[in-house]
Amino acid sequence: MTHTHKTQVCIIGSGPSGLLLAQLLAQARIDTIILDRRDRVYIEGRIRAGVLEQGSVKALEEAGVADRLHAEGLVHDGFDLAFDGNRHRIDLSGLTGTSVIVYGQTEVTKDLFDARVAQEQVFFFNVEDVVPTDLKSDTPSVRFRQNGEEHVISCDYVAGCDGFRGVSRAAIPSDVLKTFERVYPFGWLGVLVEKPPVADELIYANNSRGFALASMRSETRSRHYIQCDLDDDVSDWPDDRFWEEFATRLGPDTAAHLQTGPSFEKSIAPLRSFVAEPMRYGNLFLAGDAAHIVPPTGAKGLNLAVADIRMLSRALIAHYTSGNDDYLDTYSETVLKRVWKVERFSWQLSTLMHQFPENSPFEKRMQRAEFDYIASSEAASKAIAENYVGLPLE
Ligand code: FAS
Ligand code: PHB
Repeated sequence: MTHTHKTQVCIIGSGPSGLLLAQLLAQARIDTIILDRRDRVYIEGRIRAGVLEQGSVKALEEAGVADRLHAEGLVHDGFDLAFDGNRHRIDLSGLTGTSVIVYGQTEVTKDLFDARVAQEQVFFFNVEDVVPTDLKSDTPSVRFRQNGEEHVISCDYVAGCDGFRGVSRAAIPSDVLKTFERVYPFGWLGVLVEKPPVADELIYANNSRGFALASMRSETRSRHYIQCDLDDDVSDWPDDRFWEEFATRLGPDTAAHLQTGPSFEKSIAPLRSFVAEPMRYGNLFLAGDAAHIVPPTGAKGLNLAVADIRMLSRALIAHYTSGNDDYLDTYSETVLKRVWKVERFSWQLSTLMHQFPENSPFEKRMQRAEFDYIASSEAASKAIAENYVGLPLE
């Protein structure tokens, strides 16, 4: 027996993209069903992004889930770039008139989950064998299994919000889909520690031994990263080794303010730049990591996902409330223009701030020259600042 369901928009994936889309559509009384192969506890436990652009804050305000963000988030008016111990502050508010808010993706996800549960909206967790079908027809559907039972959801549209390893992108025929990728020859080892941050603002450091990032989740909880080898395992990095390497890469003046302690989360993430085109196929729309990946250097992954959802929700709301399909028809072209500009910034900052094994002495000098140029030019610093606070939606 197959269980049948009907909704207007079927959302595959219950990460920030899927949850925010569901919430923005719910505000416009558009019905959705969300599927996820995991459950809420697992999804909330994933430690990921930490910095929100103003555009993301605006979207969360429109979704009615920004109260805790404003109560607990930390407003940051700048951040430091450091090169072999020399620090240069990028004055975000002075150069752009705006700032960013430090508020973990985990918290954003919790706020969005709470809102959907409060509205008693439909979730299917721990699903298997999700298959979007009839995407070129006016009656697409999504088949899946849950607890051994078959289900099918008929809908008007399918939102592929299922991340880099989801099934939505794979539903686009290979003769239609084009992908572009750059895999970086290193990863990021990240730790969470219940200790105050090194400084009031984030510090991105390029040291001859590798990249380091001093970030935070609150005034008592820090999130730190170091560039590591792709074949490293967290077991290669006991806390003592991590702290020693992290302090070395920050330099003695900055490390003098470092408070070390036992990490309670430690993980390694690979770095890649990736874009899939188009982001629409029939009545399937891709958003977030399902369509693109950026190296976390520019703090853009979550923010790019939110920007996609702001444009996809606008398009779906225009369709259902006024029968206007212009935004749906231009979604892929419009959103990809911004995706590629954000990919560029994330690639540029990653290229500047990391030690690349293949870099010649000339390329290493180019990195230092780029840093010295940024540190001495308001125009160059402003270019970094305007990308970091978030480019206009279109
Ligand atoms: P997500 O991957 O968050 O969510 C996709 C959801 O789809 C998941 O819940 C998954 O279970 C579900 N799913 C997958 N396949 C499915 C299927 N077949 N059926 C049903 N459900 C399925 N960004 C930053 O800005 N800063 C950072 O520091 C940062 N660090 C990161 C570290 C790591 C290890 C990773 C992986 C990403 C990091 N990111 C960072 C990027 C990250 O924040 C993403 O941009 C963000 O999670 C994107 O959200 P979604 O598009 O919702 O995708
Ligand atoms: C984080 O705090 O997790 C973080 C902040 C900025 C980045 C990447 C990660 O660029």
